[in-house]
Amino acid sequence: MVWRQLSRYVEALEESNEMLRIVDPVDVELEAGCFADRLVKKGGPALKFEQPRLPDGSISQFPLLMNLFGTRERTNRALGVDDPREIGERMVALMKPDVGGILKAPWTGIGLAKQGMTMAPRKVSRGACQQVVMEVPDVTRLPIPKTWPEDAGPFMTLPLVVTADANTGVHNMGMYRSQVYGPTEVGLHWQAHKHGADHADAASGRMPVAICLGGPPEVMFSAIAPLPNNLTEYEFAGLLGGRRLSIVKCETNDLWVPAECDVLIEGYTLPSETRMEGPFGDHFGYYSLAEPYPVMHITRITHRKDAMIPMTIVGMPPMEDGYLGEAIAEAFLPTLQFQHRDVSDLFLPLETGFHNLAIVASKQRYPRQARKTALGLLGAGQMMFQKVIVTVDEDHPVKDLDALLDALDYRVHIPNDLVFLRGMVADTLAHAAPWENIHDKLIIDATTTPDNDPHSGQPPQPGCPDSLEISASAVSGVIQARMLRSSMLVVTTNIEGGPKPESSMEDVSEDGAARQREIIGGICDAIWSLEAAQNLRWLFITDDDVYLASEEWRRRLLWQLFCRFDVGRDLHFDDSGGRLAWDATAPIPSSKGPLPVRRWPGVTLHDPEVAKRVDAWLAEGGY
Ligand SMILES: Cc1cc2nc3c(=O)[nH]c(=O)nc-3n(C[C@H](O)[C@H](O)[C@H](O)COP(=O)(O)O)c2cc1C
Ligand SMILES: [Mn+2]
Repeated sequence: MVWRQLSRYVEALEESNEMLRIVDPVDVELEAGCFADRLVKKGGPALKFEQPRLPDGSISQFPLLMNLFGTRERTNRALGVDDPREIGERMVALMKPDVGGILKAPWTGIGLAKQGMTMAPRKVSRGACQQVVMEVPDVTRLPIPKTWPEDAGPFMTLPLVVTADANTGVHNMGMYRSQVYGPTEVGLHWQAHKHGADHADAASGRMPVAICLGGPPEVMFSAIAPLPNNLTEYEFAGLLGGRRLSIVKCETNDLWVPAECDVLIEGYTLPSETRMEGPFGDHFGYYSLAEPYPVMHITRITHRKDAMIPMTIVGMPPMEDGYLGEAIAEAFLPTLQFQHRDVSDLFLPLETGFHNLAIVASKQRYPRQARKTALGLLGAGQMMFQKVIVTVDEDHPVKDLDALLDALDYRVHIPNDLVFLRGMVADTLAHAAPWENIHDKLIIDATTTPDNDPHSGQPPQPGCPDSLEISASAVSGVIQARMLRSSMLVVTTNIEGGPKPESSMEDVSEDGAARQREIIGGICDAIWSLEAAQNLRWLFITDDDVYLASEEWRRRLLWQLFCRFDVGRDLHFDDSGGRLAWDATAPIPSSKGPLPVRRWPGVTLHDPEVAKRVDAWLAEGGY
C-alpha cells in the first residue's frame, strides 16, 4: 500500500474507525498533548483536532493530527507492511541480489531492477505543498503544541528538516524537533551525531534549510530511519512507497523537498548563530536540558489547500514514538544482520527509551563471540547510543522480560561476565551521563558459556531464600523490597533532599550528593550482610515512585532502572566482587563525586488541571 498523500492515510483511518475527530476547540498548549498521551497509553485511536486553539485564543485554520502511528498495527499500516522486517528484507535484496538465481532465471531480476529504479527521486516543477502562499510568513499560525508544562514553548515534534551537503549537494531529511521562538524564528535541535549537524558544521555561510510538515507516512518514516550514509531519505522513501518520490524546488533557496508535503517552511541558518533550545519534555520521560542550537530564519511558508498538521507528544513511555522506534528496530534488523552475521535477533524495549538497553541474541560458536557481536553493534550507526547491551543465546526470545531475568539469573557470573567500556559516545538525551554526549557502557554477557571456554563447566549458582524479601524490607532506609529472581532483589528508598519527579534539580549540592552516596552504601552493606543475601548477585536500588506491587510495576521498573543510572557512576561491587549493586536513585547534582552528576531534570507530568479537564472529556466520550 502506498499512501502518497497524508490525507489518504487519514481517510483510511477514518473509514476504519481509528480516528477520533474532536470538533470542539482544544488548546494546542497542553490540552492536545494530554489527549494524545491518554489515548496512546490505552492503545486508543488517532486524533484529529478540527479546531485547534492557538495561545492567542484564535482557532488555527489547519486541523492538528496526533497519534497517527500510535499503535503497532497503525504503524505497520502507515508503512504498508504486515511486519516491518519486510522493509529490511527489501533493502537486503538490493544490497545482495541473488546473482546465481538471476543468472538461471533472468526475469527474477526484473522486480529487483524495478525496485532499484523507484529509489531515484523525481524532480517536478510544481508541488502540492506550494499551492497556497502564506502572505506574511508566520509559523505561529500553525497548530503547534506545547506538550508539557515546563517546555520552553511550542515545538514542532514531527518536522522533516531538509539540508544539503555544501560540497556535494546531497540532501538529507531528518526529524529534529524545532522550537518556535517567534513568527519567523525556530530552533533546530539536530544533535551532534546527526546528518543535519554534519551539514551545518561543513557550511561556510548561510545554510539553506527547509522544514516540511505532514506528507505521506512513508516520507515521515524516512526522516527518522537510521540510514547508512550512502542511502538518502528520498531514496528510502521511494523504496518504501514503491514509487519514485516527487521533489520540488523551494522558492527562496535551492533545496528540493518532497512535493506532497502539507506545509513547506523555507529559510536558512547563519554560521555560529545559536540560541538556547529547551527544556523540552522528551522521550526518556524527562525534560531534556536547555542547550544552544542553531536558529532557522524563515523566509517563506506555503501549504496545501487541505493541509493537516501532524504532531506528536513524547514523554514517559509508552508513547507514539515508541511504536515508531520498535518499527525502526525491526525494519533495520535484516540490514544489521547482513553486516553483522552473528546477530540472530535484537530487541530495544520502548520502556528504556531505545538507547538505554539492547537485548541481542547472538551466535556463540566460539568463546566470547557474543561479546564481539555486541562490540560490532556499538559501532553500527545509531546503535552507538546504547548504554547497556545484554547478549543472550541465539534462540533466546528477546522480547520476553521473564526470559531476560532468567538469563541474568542463571547465566551471568558477575566477576566474569560484565564488560565495561569507558568513556564512549552517549546520546545527547542521556541525562544520567556524567558529561554531555559521553558515558561508560556495559555489556552483560548472559549467553551460555561454550565448552571450549575456560569459564565453562561451572556448577549452577545457588540463590537466596524467599525470606530475603522480608529481611531486606527491614533494613534502614528501605521502603519496599521485592525479589525478581532468587539472585535478584530490588529495593526502593527515599533519598531525603534528592530530586523528585515533579521538579528538576539545577544546583549542585556536594553535601547532599555525599549523603546520598552514604545512604546507598549503607543500604548495600546492610543487605549484603544479611544471612539470606549470601547468594544475592543483583541488588537494584531505586526511588519509591515505583510501587512494587502495582499492576504496571514491571514496565515502570524497567524505565526507572535504566533511565536513572550511569554505568560509570552507579554500579558498585561488594568486597568479593561477586555481588553487584545497581543504583538507580535519581542523583543529586554534584561535580566532586567520583563522576559528576549534571543538573537532574524533572519527569514529564501533566498539569493537574489540564489532566482533569481532558479526563472528564474523554470519560464523557466513553474513553
Ligand atoms: C518524534 C521524534 C523526534 C525526534 N527528535 C529528534 C531531535 O530533536 N534531534 C535529533 O537529533 N534526533 C531526533 N530524532 C531522531 C532522529 O530523527 C533520527 O536519529 C534520524 O535517524 C536522524 O536522521 P539523520 O541520520 O539523517 O540525521 C527524533 C525522532 C523522532 C521519532
Ligand atoms: Mn540522514
